[in-house]
Amino acid sequence: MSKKYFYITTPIYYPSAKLHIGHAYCTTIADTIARYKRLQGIETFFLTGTDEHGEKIQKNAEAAGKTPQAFVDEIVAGIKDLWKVMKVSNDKYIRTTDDYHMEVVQKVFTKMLEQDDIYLGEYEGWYCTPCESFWTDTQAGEEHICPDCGRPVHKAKEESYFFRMSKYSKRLLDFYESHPDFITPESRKNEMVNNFIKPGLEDLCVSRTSFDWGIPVRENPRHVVYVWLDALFNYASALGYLQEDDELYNKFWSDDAEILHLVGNDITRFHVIYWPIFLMSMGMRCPDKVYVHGLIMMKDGKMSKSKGNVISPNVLIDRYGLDALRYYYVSEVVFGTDGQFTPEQFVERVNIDLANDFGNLLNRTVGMITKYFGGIIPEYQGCLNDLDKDMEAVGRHSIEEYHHKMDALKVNEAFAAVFNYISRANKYIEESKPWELAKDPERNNELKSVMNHLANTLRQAAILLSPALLEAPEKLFNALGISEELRKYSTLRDFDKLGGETVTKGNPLFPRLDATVEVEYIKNLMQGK
Ligand code: ME8
Repeated sequence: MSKKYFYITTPIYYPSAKLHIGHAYCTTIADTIARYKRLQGIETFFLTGTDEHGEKIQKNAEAAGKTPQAFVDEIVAGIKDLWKVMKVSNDKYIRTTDDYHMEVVQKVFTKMLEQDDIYLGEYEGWYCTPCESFWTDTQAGEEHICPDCGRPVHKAKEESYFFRMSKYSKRLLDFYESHPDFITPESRKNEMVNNFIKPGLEDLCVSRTSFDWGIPVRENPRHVVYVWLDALFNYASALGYLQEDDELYNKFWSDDAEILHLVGNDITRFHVIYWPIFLMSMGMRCPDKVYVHGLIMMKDGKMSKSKGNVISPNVLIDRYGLDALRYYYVSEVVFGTDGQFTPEQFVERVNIDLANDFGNLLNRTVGMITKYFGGIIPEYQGCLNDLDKDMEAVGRHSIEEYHHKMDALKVNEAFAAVFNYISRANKYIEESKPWELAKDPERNNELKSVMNHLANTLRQAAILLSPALLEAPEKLFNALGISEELRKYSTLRDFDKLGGETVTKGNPLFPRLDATVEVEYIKNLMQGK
């Protein structure tokens, strides 16, 4: 049973550089899930934002010759623009430099100090600035490399506050036990338990004194709060936690809400170990699920500025349109595992699924309705034969499959179910041979039935695709002359409502790409040309 409210978040990204197609991937999937929930009438809150403090940002700002605030302001403006171009439907954008958030983090720190979950000590160990994470001698190894990102760590020795992690490790394991879906996919849970919890949780350093770009600890302002403690609380502060107006918090962080954090597998540990422990310390409920998605890799590994293989979402959208990129994200990458971005697969997805299967089905349907029925969609005739029956059965099955998969967050499989329905419709044309039916006036009803079924398949597909594709569904509805009423999700399962609409011939939904030219074009982008 769905809960009354749904709260979904992306990680809050570091505004240390412009975002790339990896960040846009996570945001698009979150956006698609949020739109899917809203379609079903579930009151949804979708949060994204930026994680603006810490040593990394301070260093990057210095290198750019700017103050940290001016530095992040500029990058954040670009990120907000990108989400606008991508029509991301977030209900709020949080910046950890916002005053209200900083106050919440200070209050949290005070409470943790007061209840002796936090104590003052001295940190001596290793630090990875790009990941903003602490490592022990054993973890950093002889090579002094960050176990997460493989980059060099540096020695850190400074006075700092510590959080008593070990106090909560039993409670955390019990929580995992009683909430088997908390970490999804499950393989990630085993990884965390074996690598971090079983060897014994060390107390975590939760403040820094060697730089000052952060939220000052009220009780001891020489310290700034560790950036991960600061960042994780964004999920609660954005809703009004510990603030005067906490209406959203009372809804979306209540037991009536389903809370879902999407995170990449680079930051699992922070979300499935530290975050629930911090919440337990504050006496707050834990989220229902942390969904760990895979990363989009390039042929030569991770995207990085130094490799020069970073692709900006903007350049792909400018050339291929928003829907092409969004569709690539929801279809090509198996949600939950790493995927590799290749220009060949990108172009293939656009050409095979969008241009050939989907766009062409619309084109053929509009063409035939124009030719055989003067552009008016014929009335529903029921199922006149096995082909019609099978078409409807595949439709019903695909619709259920889509919901089942979306609810299980198997996003790529959900969209595969829609494309299965679309492919079936293309096959239905070949099998029912409308061009032959048209020659025989006695078979006019059959011809009407085929046209009506095709138009309805397209209508249903457009509704199902609408959480992911933001432009094509409307173009399709317009081309088929579909009324506002029949564009609604509440009519999704109807097979008998179309008839009398006037179709309009127009430009193809997705122009077919010249694969050789476009693969070359994207390859050049990947080499930073
Ligand atoms: O870690 N493929 O921020 P971040 C897919 N500020 N997703 C990718 C990706 C890729 N190649 N690269 C990045 C931080 N991501 C912290 C988060 S949350 C309280 C604080 C996505 O800018 C993915 O979701 O490094 C990953 O976990 C996140 O961006 C990391 O973003």
